[in-house]
Amino acid sequence: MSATATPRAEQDRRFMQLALHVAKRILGQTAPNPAVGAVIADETTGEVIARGWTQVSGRPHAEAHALAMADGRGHGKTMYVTLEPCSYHGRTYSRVGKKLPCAEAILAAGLRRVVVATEDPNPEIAGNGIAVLRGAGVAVDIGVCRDEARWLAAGHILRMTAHRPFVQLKIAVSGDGLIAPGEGAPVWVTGPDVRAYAHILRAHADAVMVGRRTVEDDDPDLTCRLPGLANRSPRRVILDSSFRLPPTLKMFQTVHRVPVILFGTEGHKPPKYPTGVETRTVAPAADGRLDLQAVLKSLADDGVTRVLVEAGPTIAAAFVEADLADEVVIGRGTEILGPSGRKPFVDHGLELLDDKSRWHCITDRKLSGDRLTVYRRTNRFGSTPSP
Ligand code: AOF
Ligand code: ZN
Repeated sequence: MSATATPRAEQDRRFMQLALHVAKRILGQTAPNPAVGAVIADETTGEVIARGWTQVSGRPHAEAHALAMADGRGHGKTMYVTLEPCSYHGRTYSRVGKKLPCAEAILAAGLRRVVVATEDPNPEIAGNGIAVLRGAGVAVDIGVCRDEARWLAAGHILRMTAHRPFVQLKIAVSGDGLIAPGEGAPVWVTGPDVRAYAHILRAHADAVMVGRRTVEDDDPDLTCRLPGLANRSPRRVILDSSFRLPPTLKMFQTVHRVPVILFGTEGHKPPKYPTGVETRTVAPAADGRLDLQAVLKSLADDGVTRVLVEAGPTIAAAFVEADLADEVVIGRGTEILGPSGRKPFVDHGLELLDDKSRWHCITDRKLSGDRLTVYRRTNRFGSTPSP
């Protein structure tokens, strides 16, 4: 925060950081809705009265949850919310016992001021939630921690504006920045803490995606196996343009536990997979490969807002080339692979991410003996580093 920030601006920012924090914990659980956080506070005393967040599967909304937690103590107070409150009688109204849209619920609770991090691009809302509040005389300030809130709601924003989910690439590299060649089981180039972090990324996604070669090399499970988070495994998506993968692989055999969707190109017929494995075809792109935009649109149509791509070199290069990667998470070990390693983007190594016009680094830190580095696509939303 700049030294010239007023005490009120500083306080707004602190409460909004708290709202962002509570929302982050439920990433991966609210689709097709965004994970939103709301804090009700007393600006005079600095007391936090209630915290709320979007509930599992997207309802109740964060504001409704915070108001319920405040239990009448929000009157005359301020709400900090990471996304514009909704204003239309959508699912919330029609299915869940005539609940009010959030903007109206805020009015009914008598809040005096609402601080909103960013507008909701949902065309049914798009400024109307703010207009409803202001129209009733509530003071509304917009834009506190906007960049961070936009990255947090990236899946929702992109689904609304670009008909695709947010795409996060995860790549594990050796000390010399290379990928280990697989031999039927995953080859670990990073230690247990980076691997545990990768499982958290799975829990925070609505779908986890891999290409055919990763499945052939590693026969992975792709589930979240962290203690306490085992039920947070997102659906598994495999790109296999000509349906060459055999039905005996681990992922197909465990489809009863976590769903599997297999994407191929039109004209290819899948073999008989175990019941429950879903196959979909999309038209090929101009180069004959799977059209990634079409794959992402198909997932967005299902309500998927966040995809974690556990990318081998071919897929990583394809997403970056098509400008469909929003964030790249690199876990880097210490082992030197030398000539046996492969470049993480086929023809390019990690230097690809040094292009400042396209990528900026938001995190670069040690994690046990390894390194964790996160890049975001420049100009996609904003450039504020993570708190
Ligand atoms: C909020 N607070 O916590 C969330 C919001 O289908 P519905 O009725 O649940 O409404 C879904 C829309 O509401 C969703 O597309 C998005 O625009 C907004 N999400 N709004 O006020 C929340 N998750
Ligand atoms: Zn709402």
